[in-house]
Amino acid sequence: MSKNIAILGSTGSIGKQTIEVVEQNPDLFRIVVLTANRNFNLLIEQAQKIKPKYVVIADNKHYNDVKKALNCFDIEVLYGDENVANVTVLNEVDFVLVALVGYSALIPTIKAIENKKNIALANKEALVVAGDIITKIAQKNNIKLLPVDSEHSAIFQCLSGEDYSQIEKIYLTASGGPFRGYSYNQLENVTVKQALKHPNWSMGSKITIDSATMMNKGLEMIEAKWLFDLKPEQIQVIVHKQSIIHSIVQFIDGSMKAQMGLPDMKLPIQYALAYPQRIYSPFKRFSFLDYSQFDFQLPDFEVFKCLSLAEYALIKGGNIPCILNAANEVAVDAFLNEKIKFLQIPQTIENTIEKIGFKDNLNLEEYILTDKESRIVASEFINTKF
Ligand code: MN3
Repeated sequence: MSKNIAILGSTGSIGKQTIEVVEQNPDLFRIVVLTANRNFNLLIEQAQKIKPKYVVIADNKHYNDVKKALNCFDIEVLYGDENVANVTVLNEVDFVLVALVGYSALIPTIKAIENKKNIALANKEALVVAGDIITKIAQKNNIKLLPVDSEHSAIFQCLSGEDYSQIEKIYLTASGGPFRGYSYNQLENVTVKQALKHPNWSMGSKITIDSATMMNKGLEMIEAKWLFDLKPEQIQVIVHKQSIIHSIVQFIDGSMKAQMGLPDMKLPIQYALAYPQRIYSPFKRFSFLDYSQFDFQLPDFEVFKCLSLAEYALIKGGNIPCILNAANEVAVDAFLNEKIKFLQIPQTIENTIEKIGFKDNLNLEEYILTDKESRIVASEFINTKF
């Protein structure tokens, strides 16, 4: 029996690697849905090769191009964000891999869980924004959220056969990004090109900038809180520049379990797709001879302000993580377009959080409104202050 998979975000880094994993295991997995935001050329190429039942291009400008290119295939072509969410509920789909970028994953994720689809989450922002709602719906529908993020996959693997209530704390490992060891002043004039050069992982541009600011690790702290039902004080970030230990769980008896491997996202992708099985992979193996030592250090929350802002959001909860995420998406976009400087990313986020203020117990509509409002406030700040 093969799993019928919908890949939301098939043209991104995770989407492409998911297709590779599926191609290596044609007896186990079948792709029935592909969706892309804007990259219609790659979407067409993927669809012609894979021949899924459905293809969605979110940006309707490119609908006609996709439709025309796939005319002679038995593929239904759809467009729009709404259909990215709608395809998750199709009867032909039994597994949804969410590899959408940022906030856009929220509604499709909720819709998939409400329709009792098994789900692998490569996106962390949905949990950051509305983790309380997502985990509640998942519990109600008896759906396990399978993490694809390498650190959370590591923790999930370490927790196999364990009781979550016996976790003392977790250590989320961080590579430290391209600016590891920099002082605050040294970050002042770093360029987009420098920020996009990640030492260990090759990823999309949004997450690569998040790694450079260390917001990525901040978002991952919030993601971990929801996935593993942890208190803020149980989550610690540790910089490990080799990115071989992907994270560590420490139990109440002091015993620690770590998951290790070469940094390759295909591994956590495959683990989630095949779960609860482990299947063979031909990926390169770790060699002890290539690594004579592992390094560990504490991250600098004063230099990497995004990390302290995310920690504040983690502790405070309510609408703060949602504001943090929206302002960060706006600021990262502005930085990528060279409208603001690197250190203005945390300044924008801090200002947006201050301006909007704390609110608790939000429902989904209120989260959606908070996201919208935060984007407006962050954009205004950028346009008027910098
Ligand atoms: Mn990660």
